[in-house]
Amino acid sequence: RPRVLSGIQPTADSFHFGNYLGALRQWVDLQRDHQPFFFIADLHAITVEQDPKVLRERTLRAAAQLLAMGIDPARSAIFVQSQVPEHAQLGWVLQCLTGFGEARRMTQFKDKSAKGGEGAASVGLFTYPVLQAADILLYRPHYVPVGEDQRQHLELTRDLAQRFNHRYKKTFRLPEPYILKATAKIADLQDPTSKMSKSASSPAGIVEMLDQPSVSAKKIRSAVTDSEAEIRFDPETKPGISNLLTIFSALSGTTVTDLEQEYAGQGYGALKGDLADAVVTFVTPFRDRTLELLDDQAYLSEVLRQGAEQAGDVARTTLRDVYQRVGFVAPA
Ligand code: AQP
Repeated sequence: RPRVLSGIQPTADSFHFGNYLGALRQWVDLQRDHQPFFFIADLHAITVEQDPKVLRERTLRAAAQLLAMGIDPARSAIFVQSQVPEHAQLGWVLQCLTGFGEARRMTQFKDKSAKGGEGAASVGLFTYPVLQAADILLYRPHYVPVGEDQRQHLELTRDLAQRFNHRYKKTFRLPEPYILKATAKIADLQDPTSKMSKSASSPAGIVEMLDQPSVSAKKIRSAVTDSEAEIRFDPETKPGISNLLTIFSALSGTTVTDLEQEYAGQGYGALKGDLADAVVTFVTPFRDRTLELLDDQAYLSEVLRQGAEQAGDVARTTLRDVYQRVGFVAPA
């Protein structure tokens, strides 16, 4: 079975619809006929300052949410990044292969450091895509399911893999991004030309998976659309309604074209009302299950321990190859 790997940062109390529809749903689907490694990226989280107590809580919340949405520990290794030290170890080796200018071209650093200025950003934030390359390459995966915003980092990962393979010996598989076009960029409900994002979206622009369902419904009903009344999928000129159609289609399994036909002649209110109901139906059991799992921290810790053990076995083998090829003396 082809291997897949992906990660998510524990930097919010809840995942949002962008994370879920852009990436996490694919994680659940890929479990069926792939060999998955899914991790909670706490090393990435500290590229910006975190409150230690909150970070710990959010890491467990992330694990509970992944299980609640259908990640099955019997099929997938689910683990916390910091519990597998090989991520940081390979990260260092890859940093030494990365050009400064190459790292500088990563647009996410530019975006994320823009607010406080480059000088205030951590070196970790700057080198984060290189650690991400290590996260991926350690497992020699075939596919990496992510949202569109990660495409550039995947390209860097492939470049670094190729460079290492060429300089030393073929060690890494060149992974392919697995990006579902339809849901690759879920937009902010209030600013539909931007992506839904936990750091940039306003509270009304982002639907959190663990929000009270009534709150999520209200956000959908208040989403920004346009001054026409025609329900038509056209992201260029009608980004708001197109985003709602995308979300509705993903949740209901009905194609966007069928939705357009079904709602032809009806106002935006009808579509928003039905989507709000669909969102409530979807998030209510998810939320209940997550809260239930959070009450059983012993179970969560055990799942994560087993996941780290499985991941560690693979990561150790890859790192051993890397250290040997780079010229490090193996311990006696
Ligand atoms: N709006 C989105 N549409 C589609 N996919 C998205 N992803 C994030 N936002 C969208 C995908 O979610 C996965 C988890 O990414 P992450 O842990 O790096 O989370 P993130 O990128 O930090 O999430 P945000 O909200 O986008 O955070 P900020 O605001 O900090 O940038 C990834 O696969 C990502 O592509």
